[in-house]
Amino acid sequence: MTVTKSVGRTASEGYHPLDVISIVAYVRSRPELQAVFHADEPLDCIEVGDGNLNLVFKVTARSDPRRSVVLKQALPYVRLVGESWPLTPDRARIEAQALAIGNQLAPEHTPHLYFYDSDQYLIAMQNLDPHIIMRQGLMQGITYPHFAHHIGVYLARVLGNTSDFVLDYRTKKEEVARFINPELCKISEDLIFTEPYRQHHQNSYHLELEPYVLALQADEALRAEVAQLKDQFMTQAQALLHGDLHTGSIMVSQTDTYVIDAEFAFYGPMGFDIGAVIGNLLLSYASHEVRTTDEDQRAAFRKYLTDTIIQLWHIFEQEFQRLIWSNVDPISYPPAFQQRYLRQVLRDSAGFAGTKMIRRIIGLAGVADIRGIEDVGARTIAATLALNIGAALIRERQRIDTIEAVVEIAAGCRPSAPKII
Ligand code: SR1
Ligand code: MG
Repeated sequence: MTVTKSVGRTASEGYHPLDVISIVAYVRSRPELQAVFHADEPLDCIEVGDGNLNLVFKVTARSDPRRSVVLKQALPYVRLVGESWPLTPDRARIEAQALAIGNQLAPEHTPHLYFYDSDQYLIAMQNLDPHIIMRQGLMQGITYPHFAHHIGVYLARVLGNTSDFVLDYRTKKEEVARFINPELCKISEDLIFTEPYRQHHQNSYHLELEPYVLALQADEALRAEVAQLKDQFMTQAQALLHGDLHTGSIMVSQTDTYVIDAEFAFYGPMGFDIGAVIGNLLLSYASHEVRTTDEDQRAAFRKYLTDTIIQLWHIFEQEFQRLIWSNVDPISYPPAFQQRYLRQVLRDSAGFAGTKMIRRIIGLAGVADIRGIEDVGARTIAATLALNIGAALIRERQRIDTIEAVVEIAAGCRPSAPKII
């Protein structure tokens, strides 16, 4: 579907945040949903938004719960913080555009987009029930046998097909312009690359972690590496990124994988998205240092996580070869360039994975894997392991030649906090 353009920092005049009552009349008024809901039939609605930014409603036909739609409306501020932090609702347009591209390039891994309403900054899309947010499953130690393959294919298709290796010179620049997303990129620049590396009022970690945070912040060599990654994030328009591809932006079942929540989409370095997936799998790895007390169980789940990281990269590489490299002009892009390019994407992925881990420990907006560990001593153990893995990936990334080396670096790290006896 086409997404009509309406670019603006402040909400349009007719905009009003919907609620569980008004959304029902809204749904009835939309011609795009007439194939889903019958006229005047009873509809039920719940608000399920538990993210940092938006309202999310599920509207369902009372007589047939299989007929259901999700409506996501952008608020003109950051929900996590409140109205004191205004944020452009135009991010919903970016997300709708990214969804439309996902529907084209990886339809089996992207929810169907019914429509985008540029007046209400609202997206109507497929309800993915009974899939669950992957982070919730990983916290319980559930494995997803097809995830590595699915996400590897998704990444190769979306990143490869939106790069200069596929798009013509003009379309690529027009697409970069259509996805200019300054306010959401600024959030990432601040929350991922800046604030965790200094004393900052928005940082959020428990007191027991303070000595480890201060030691990390005092490491100037590490800060130089992070500055390098931030510069890449800000300047390297390699491909259309999801921009926030953590395990809270992925919905899974034992058979399927869907990528949701692309409001941070923009053209950036491929390794940022791949690194987000790897970094969040490693945050789960770190959390199970204390979440799973049985050693055999822990080892088995960690093997699943590290095998997933290895497999997703290999699938990404294979698909990139099949879809992208095999169709480029070998005079312009000889095999030696192709190898060097993907090796650098791998190194970038490791580095960005590291920054994604560190931001979730020190910065605003943590993740439940770690922050949900109730016992403070146990949380400190998991958090310091995550910090150590993150910092090692950032420091050592330029020496990495294989995905197996990424996993070895992670597996070689230990928590800094003492074990609870
Ligand atoms: C202020 S928004 C905080 C975080 O939530 C989103 O999911 C992104 O990860 C962002 O950094
Ligand atoms: Mg999100």
